Amino acid sequence: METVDAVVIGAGFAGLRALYRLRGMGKKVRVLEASEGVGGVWYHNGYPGARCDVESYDYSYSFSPELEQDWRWSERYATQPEILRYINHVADRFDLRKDIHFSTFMEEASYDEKAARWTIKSRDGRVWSAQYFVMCVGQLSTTKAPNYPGQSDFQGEIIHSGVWPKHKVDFAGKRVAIIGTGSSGMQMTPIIAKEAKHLTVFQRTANFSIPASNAPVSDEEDRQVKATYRQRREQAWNSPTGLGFKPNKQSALDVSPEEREKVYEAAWNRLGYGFALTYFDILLSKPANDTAAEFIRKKIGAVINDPVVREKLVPKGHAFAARRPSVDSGYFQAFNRDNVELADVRECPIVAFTPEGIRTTAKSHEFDIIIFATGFDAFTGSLLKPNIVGRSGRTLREKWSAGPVTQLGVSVSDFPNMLIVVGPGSPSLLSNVMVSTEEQIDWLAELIRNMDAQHIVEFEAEPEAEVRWVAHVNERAKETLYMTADSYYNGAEVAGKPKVFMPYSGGVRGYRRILHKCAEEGYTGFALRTQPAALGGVPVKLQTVLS
Ligand code: N01
Repeated sequence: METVDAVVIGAGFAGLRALYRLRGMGKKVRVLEASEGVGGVWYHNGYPGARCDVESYDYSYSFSPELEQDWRWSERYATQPEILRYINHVADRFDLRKDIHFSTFMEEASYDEKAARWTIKSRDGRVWSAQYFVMCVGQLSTTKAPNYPGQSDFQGEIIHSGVWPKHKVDFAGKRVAIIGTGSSGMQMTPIIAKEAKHLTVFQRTANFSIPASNAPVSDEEDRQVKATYRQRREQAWNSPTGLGFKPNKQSALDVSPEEREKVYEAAWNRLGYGFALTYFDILLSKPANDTAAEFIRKKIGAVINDPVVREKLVPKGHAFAARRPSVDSGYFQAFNRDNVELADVRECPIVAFTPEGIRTTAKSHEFDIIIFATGFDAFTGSLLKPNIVGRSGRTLREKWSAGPVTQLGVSVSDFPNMLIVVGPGSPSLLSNVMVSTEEQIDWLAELIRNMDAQHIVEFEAEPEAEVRWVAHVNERAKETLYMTADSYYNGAEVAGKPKVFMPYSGGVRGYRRILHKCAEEGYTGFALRTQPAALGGVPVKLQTVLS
């Protein structure tokens, strides 16, 4: 058994940032990473067309001005290979690999109440003892796939977008199926369409999407961003979503239809995902949302030639952005190609897989490759996969059986000294997750620094504070349109998952204020003890010293 100060689970953007920050405080840290490389989702999601839908300059670390200045992004929205190069560069530049155990799946973690330490075990039998147990496991890292009758009889290749093989998948001359039309399915469709002999896209729900308007970054743009990078970061930190542009404070209903059309047109050609912020109430008011949804429907419809296909591809039945919209590069236009077919699985469900392909209620399709772009068990999937055992043998699975419960999204009562980064109860996937990741890790590091300074050995969310926070998360969600649609925001993506709204919709700036106030007031909602509770330790008042 190795004894360290902190064990961090996951070597994606969050895990590396946590390692860098905690190591900088003099902590002995180990990162356990199940795969063979750094990058988390960016390591695994190597499907054709995978790229970020947050602008590269904003989807990058802010902790090192030198790194910001040295790294040269080539495109407005970086591709997966470029993002992977970036994170590998970060790992090398800051010498992070020496503290990462790759190919190490954390299977179990249990809290020793008397020692106030976690015992963490990997699948291959190695053991670590750590005061802090930091979960940086990602929100979209546990894939989910359907299980159709006959699936194992299919003689071609089945691939999931979220665990894309490392070898090159050759689509030339192949008959390909994509099941799922979220961001992954939409990003890969136009690229595979160009290579494959025939492509069939199986759609269950037509999704909203905004054109990426991707472009190479010119030297002049690069120079401009880098000259004012601090201001751009400040703006992102103080914005509702962590994106580097100013949201509009106007209501969509306070302007004339002509004015709105002009604003939407400009946003359509420039903002990508930020289109949802064109007016502040697009996600708050159905009538405001209808104006945006109608504009998008018209735009999507205008690029699809076949009226039957158009009717199926134009999204209906849910408010724009109540489910995560995509940002695409030619998705809808791909259906104008002769080799691309749309299969509507609501109208004609998949009945079974066959050795040759897929049988729906309408017909049998023959395929060489079937791709599941069917998404993830979001937010809680990877947190609940290992067996995490807190006080009195209580598991996290038991504690969260009716949905995730946290104090401020970072901590759970009965699981002292465990920290969760960008998990449920925090802005997480409703924000530029890079901003949220850095914000939370810096806050958690400050908590640890203050604990060290005042000899606190155990911190724990107070149960009443958790109840208040979950109620607050729900109240904020009720102000929005998010609960009006089934989505992975509210657990509807997995059958049987509790239907609760998981991320915090109060915005990056609002959340940041709450975190800071909590710290300034001595970490309200947390019990801080100089002796473990199991040895009679009682909460003490912390005099926060802010650095
Ligand atoms: O997954 P999804 P994703 N039969 O859950 C369908 C991020 N991301 O991998 O909508 C038929 O969005 C399902 O149908 P329905 C981003 O946050 C970012 O595409 O449930 N279809 C849906 O169409 C994104 O939101 C980037 O009716 C089935 C699709 O599969 C998130 O990851 C790029 C089915 C799943 O869509 C997840 O995206 C890619 C079945 N049995 C991803 N089961 C960036 O650009 C599921 N579906 C940063």
